[in-house]
Amino acid sequence: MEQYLANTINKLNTKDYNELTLVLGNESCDLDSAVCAIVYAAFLDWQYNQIKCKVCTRTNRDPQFFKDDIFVPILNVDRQDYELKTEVAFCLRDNEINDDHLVFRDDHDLVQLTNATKTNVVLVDHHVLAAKDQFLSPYVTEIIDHRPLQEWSYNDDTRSTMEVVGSCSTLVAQRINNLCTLLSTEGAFFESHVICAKLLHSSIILDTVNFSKEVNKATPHDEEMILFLESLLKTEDCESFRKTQLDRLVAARSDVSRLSPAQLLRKDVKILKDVLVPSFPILVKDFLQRPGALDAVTEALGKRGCSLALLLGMDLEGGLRRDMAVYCPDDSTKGHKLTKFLQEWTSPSLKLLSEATSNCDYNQQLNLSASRKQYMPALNEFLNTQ
Ligand SMILES: [Mn+2]
Repeated sequence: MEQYLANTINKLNTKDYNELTLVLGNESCDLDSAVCAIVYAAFLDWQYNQIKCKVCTRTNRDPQFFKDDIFVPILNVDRQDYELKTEVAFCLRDNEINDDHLVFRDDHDLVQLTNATKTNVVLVDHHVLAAKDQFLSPYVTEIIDHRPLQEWSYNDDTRSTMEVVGSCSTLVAQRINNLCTLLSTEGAFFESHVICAKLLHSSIILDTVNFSKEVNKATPHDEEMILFLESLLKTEDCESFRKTQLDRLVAARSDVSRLSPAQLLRKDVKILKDVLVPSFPILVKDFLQRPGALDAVTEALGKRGCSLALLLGMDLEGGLRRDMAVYCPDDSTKGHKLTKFLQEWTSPSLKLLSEATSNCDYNQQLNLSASRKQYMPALNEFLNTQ
């Protein structure tokens, strides 16, 4: 796996290839998207090499005349934001996939790449291109997605694997199995790429929240594929293995210890007019204690053209706790007004308990079920009445 990734990135960087296939996940770059892109690209590369050996001729064996096709997984996030996808970074590192061997959204100019040579694009975990990706439309040759079908119009011969299941990784595992059967090489890819089986397994477990009945996202097809992957991985105690995997991934998703204040402010943020509303998987109190936290807020406000920050925090360790703070560096009166407005808000009451802190208005939030979803209407009302 490492060798495939290292080779591919090397060929891509030195432009030493014939045709190019990009495998692109969706913009959220969640674990499912990242895993589907990496695993399916690795498979296409493996499949290409299986077939190539059967048809090679003397000229094709001579590297002077013959360049290989390459299959490149693209993580659909800028390199500087990779750390924000904490469970993705955790899972890939856990499987010894080196950051340097990954290709991120902004590593290459995709317009230039697609213009330079014959290019195919495979969309995984989404099938409608984002506005900024519309230029890729003529190159799409295959889509694999688990979302309900939206209208799409790519080339007529675009292959599609679409089915509403819990995880796109289920469909990628199925598609690989089907193609292996065509090549009469059942199981061969996964046997030589155990990491791929592990990655797909992790992704299905996280997406279905370990087949949780309450979450109700898993389908019989997810179940069938997870059993297949576990048979490959020779898992003995499947039940405890699944639970451990889920616990590790969920913990990684909220582990922001590696993130700087600036990264925390980008991780999960919404903007309403000129108000920046980041939500943290830690308490705002703990965020504010990090060196340079408020400076980072001021900088983020400037960059996003905002004047006011509404910081929301939560912490699950030792029972759920929530808190919030309002910060308006250039006009603290406006900040106080918003704070007061939120303290008096009644639908629902946020039960804010003000605590003295320097520089910003800090409150504990005793209504533990109110998240950003409940703050947004209040904020909207505040902005409309200003
Ligand atoms: Mn997905």
